[in-house]
Amino acid sequence: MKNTFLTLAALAVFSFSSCKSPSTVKLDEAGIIPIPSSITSNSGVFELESEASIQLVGTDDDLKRVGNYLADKLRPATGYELPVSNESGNLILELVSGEASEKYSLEITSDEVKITSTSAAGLYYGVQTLIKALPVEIENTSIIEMDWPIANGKIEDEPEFVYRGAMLDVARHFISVEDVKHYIDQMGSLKFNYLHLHLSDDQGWRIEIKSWPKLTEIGGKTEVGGTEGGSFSQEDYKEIVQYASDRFITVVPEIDMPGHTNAALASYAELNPGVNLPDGDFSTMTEGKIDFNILDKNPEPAEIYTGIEVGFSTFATNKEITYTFVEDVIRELVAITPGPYIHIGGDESHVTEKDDYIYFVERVQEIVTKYGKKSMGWDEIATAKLAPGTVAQFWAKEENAKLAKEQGNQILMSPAKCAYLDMQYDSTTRLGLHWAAYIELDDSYNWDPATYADGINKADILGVEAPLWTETIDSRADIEYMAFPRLAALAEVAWSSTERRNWEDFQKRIAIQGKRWDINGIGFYRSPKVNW
Ligand code: TNX
Repeated sequence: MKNTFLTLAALAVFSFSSCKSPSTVKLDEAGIIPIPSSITSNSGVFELESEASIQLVGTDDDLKRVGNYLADKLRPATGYELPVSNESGNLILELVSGEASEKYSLEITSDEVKITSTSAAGLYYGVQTLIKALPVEIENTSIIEMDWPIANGKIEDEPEFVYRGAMLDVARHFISVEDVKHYIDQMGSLKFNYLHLHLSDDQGWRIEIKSWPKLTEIGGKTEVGGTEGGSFSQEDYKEIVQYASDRFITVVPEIDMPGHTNAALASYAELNPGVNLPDGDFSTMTEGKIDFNILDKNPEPAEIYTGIEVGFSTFATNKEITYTFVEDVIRELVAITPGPYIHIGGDESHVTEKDDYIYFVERVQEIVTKYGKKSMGWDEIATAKLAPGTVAQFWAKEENAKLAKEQGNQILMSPAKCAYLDMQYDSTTRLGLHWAAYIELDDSYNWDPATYADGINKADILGVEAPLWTETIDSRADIEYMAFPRLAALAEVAWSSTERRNWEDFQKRIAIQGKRWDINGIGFYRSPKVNW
């Protein structure tokens, strides 16, 4: 009898909860990542129905693009027409006057949904929040017959940092345009706004430079492990830049130098260190008059490298040809890079003499400045004199970050122990490295950029970036397994204030995000820290 009663009670609870309409999910329980600055939940819902339409208030091509983006995102799962116009609609995107900022507000009432911002970027972020306020089934690419309620309430939101980045190392293993775009889609949905492409390293040169064609012909041929590499043509690169820009993401191209340059050194012998020649034409000299072993004008090219050691290569920092080369590369890159930054690398140049390193970094910054851009570099560059506006990317050494700060330069926070997506989750992770740390999901979430490094405060920090190095990663599946869910944790570190962040709350929200990734076909790591 007692058992029967319990069974009936359990059934009642079960059927009650399974019938529980999604409309009872309040706005602040919808699972929005990154967590907005404020969420007010109100009773009632807005029902997205077949006659819904999108109204744009304002005239701006970017506004139209955001409206179409929202329609494209909602159409497949709902099957609704969702016309976009300036005339009327119950999903309203309004560009308001004022200084352009990424701030937006989103208000949901039973009658309408309204997003306002002073910029199209802000509206785009509002749209991303709106999508996450809908049932997770909205992620489907074919029609799902169901109701589409959005809980009433109001969200006010703005980012903590102006630079919210993710880096892809396309040098160790080449990553195709298609896979880069797929990553950009995910970045956009998490409100990242910078994509840093690590375009060259010892194992590969991945961007076409028309004035130095062998870089890709020779330096781009292979990758770690000796498999076939690849490279982006300048047209490919422009396509990535445009795709990113359509999602309000700016590309930061990196040419890592003077170390991490073996692929370039294998492509062009003259870039290799050799004895410096005095100016003059030696072509008419005959052997006997001159010792060609000392005057090593044309050293041998380096061997192609497919291992994963670091710190063994260097450009010849004392040869003019090196600076001709660097200037050609930077000029060609600048011509296809609308963003403000060129990343000049500068890490782990273990075989470059200290003085030579400093001379090189200072000269390369001058070249970047000459072409109207700002330099970014790994924290070691702060041992040189930094140009105004140069950004030091902190990954390892706090003293370098301090050197940058003392020079009045800003710091981009990528501490390897928290922000590196190539670090293993634990000792059983089949991919990745662990030289810096094992990084579980809570480790990537529970840190504060503004207090992480001694003496480096909020005002010194430009933003946060999550790098994905690819020594052990060579497919979309590998990328997804290492990046997700940690990329979402780091998105929240970059976008949301420390006061708003809370691990227990994030655990619940990331479980909901996991359902979205499942629908998207993203093979994320099912961290044991989360009840998926
Ligand atoms: C260190 S982080 C490097 C990279 C490696 C990475 C592997 C940095 C500036 N240099 O060259 O790929 O570790 O985790």
